Amino acid sequence: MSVVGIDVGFQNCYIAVARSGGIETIANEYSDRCTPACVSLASKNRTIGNAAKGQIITNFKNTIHGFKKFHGRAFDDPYVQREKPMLPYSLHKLASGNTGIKVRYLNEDKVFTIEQVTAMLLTKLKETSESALKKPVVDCVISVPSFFTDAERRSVMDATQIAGLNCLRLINDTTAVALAYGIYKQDLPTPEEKPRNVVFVDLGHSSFQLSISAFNKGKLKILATAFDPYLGGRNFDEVLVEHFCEEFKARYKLNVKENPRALLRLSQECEKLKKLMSANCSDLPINIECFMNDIDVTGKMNRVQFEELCASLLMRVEAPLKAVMEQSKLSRDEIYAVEVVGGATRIPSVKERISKFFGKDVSTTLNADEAVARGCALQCAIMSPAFKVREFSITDVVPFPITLRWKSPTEDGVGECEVYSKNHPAPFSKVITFHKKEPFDLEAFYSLPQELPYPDIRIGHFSVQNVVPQPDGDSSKVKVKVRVNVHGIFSVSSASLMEKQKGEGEDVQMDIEPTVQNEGRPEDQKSDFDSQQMYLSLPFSVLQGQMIIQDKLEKERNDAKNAVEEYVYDLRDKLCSIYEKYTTEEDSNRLTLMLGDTENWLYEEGEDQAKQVYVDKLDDLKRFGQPIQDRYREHEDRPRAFEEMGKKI
Ligand code: ATP
Ligand code: K
Ligand code: MG
Repeated sequence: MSVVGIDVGFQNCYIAVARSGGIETIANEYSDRCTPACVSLASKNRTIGNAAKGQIITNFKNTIHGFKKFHGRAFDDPYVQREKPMLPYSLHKLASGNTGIKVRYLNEDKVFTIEQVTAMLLTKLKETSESALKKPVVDCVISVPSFFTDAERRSVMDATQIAGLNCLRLINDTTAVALAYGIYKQDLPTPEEKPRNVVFVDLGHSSFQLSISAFNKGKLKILATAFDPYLGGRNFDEVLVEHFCEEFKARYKLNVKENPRALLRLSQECEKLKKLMSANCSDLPINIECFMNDIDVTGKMNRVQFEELCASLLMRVEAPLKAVMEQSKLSRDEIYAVEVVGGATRIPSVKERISKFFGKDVSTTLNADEAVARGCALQCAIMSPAFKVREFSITDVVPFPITLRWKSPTEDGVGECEVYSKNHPAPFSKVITFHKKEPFDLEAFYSLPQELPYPDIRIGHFSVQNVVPQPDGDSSKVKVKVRVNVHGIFSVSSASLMEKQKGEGEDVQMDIEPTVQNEGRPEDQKSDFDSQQMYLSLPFSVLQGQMIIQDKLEKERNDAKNAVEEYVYDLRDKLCSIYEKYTTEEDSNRLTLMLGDTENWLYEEGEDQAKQVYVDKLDDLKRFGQPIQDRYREHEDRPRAFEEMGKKI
């Protein structure tokens, strides 16, 4: 059984695994512990992670990044509509109303659901962990932002299933961080003592999250969470991009916004500049060669200017800090520490604002990039019977209040009640008792729309069937069990009809099945594709398998091509050095000519051939090259053989 934790960030993904030595974050095939959340589709294959990031500019229409918050979002959602014009790739409205992504893949237009795109990324992360652990990986824990709603969480769970993962828990980012902080602490207060309250702050690329956790020995309890789902490092990049777009327009008469490639390059350079400014106060340059219309552009910026430009973003840091403190009802001197993680907390003025608010220095005892993944792996280790870790209990919270509304065809109209208040402990089950004579419908929804990151308040629609009156005609007691599960997903998990016993005594419980209709979330993903888009009848897992094979074939083809190229260079080199003595001048000239032809061929019609063509080409060359190599070897080996013989004698 695998013990793996995955932080799927808006920009950066990290994997931590449990091995005998403890929890460690692992590197991918590029020796990079960070895998970019990026998927690039091309005419022959897909690339994912680091290789895909390298395609952001060259294959901008088909390289998907910044997609995490499209999970569970309707295409018409204001967030999606706001993002759409800024994306280099196209979005597509799916039949379900959800957001899909349209790309050109294998020379055809294809639409992928967000679950499929995330599944591709997760499959890559799964493979990376498999090659580190040298065994199959199935069980894992994955992080999501604490403000992810039901629809978003269900969508991420769907993606994990497509990727062949068994997600034991979707854990909130800041809760994972709290676990990574607390589990190794030896000096936590005993359960009878006053808990130690720690604030965890995570400013990532796309969002700002924080929570307050109360620690006692062996447990943590999240008291409150707060967030700005739309404040992250990317907003700081955008401010710089905006600034230089204007500057370059004035100075060079360039309209950067009309050129997606230039805009992407500028955005990457601005991100680098932003990071440099975290460590430097002086003027820093931005130089981009051949930016647009063959013009080289330059500019500069320093931290003070940057902070002025970002003033309105920096102002937004405080509101969630206030909100989380108010909800927790703690005073500032009851806060033991403020731990910050997430790449964008490295911006000095962000840290300053946080420490000013709490009246204490912020702590950076956790690894800002890897703490979430480590917490996920720890949670996975706790849940996995295969691994022994210290007992540690985690109580999380419900981020938004949930209300249940009920309706029956003829009886007494509609009723509703709030089943989970804000910051209600989770996971948590509740039993609700109804008095009914007939089947009825339940509708769960988020009751405070103004708190949600998007307008869709629906959670689910459930019907409780097979409800009948008591034999004496009275209403029956119906007990319905609702639950916010370990992933933070709401469900109506069971319903039972209580039958009154004749005379006195306990009611008898009869289980009746509630049927679940998931409105706005068709189970049948196939309906999301129209007829030209093929793969109609294939479930995505099969498709994903095909894509993996396709990627592998493409890699083999490229390797075969590279082998020809390498052979050409290698042989040419040797013909005029070490092989010189072992061939006639005539043969050598003929072969050199052949190598030159092959090299030209590789750049022309040989540029894009099937694998076998390259294999044959290499064989052709080897027919002439091999005898020379053999003669050389033989000669080289002879003295050595004599030496060996000498030793034996
Ligand atoms: P999210 O948590 O929103 O899903 P993420 O987990 O991918 O996103 P992180 O990896 O925590 O995000 O942080 C990435 C952000 O941090 C980027 O905006 C990056 O530019 C920024 N960042 C990283 N290092 C620095 C630095 N030294 N100074 C300023 N910003 C930085
Ligand atoms: K991350
Ligand atoms: Mg993050």
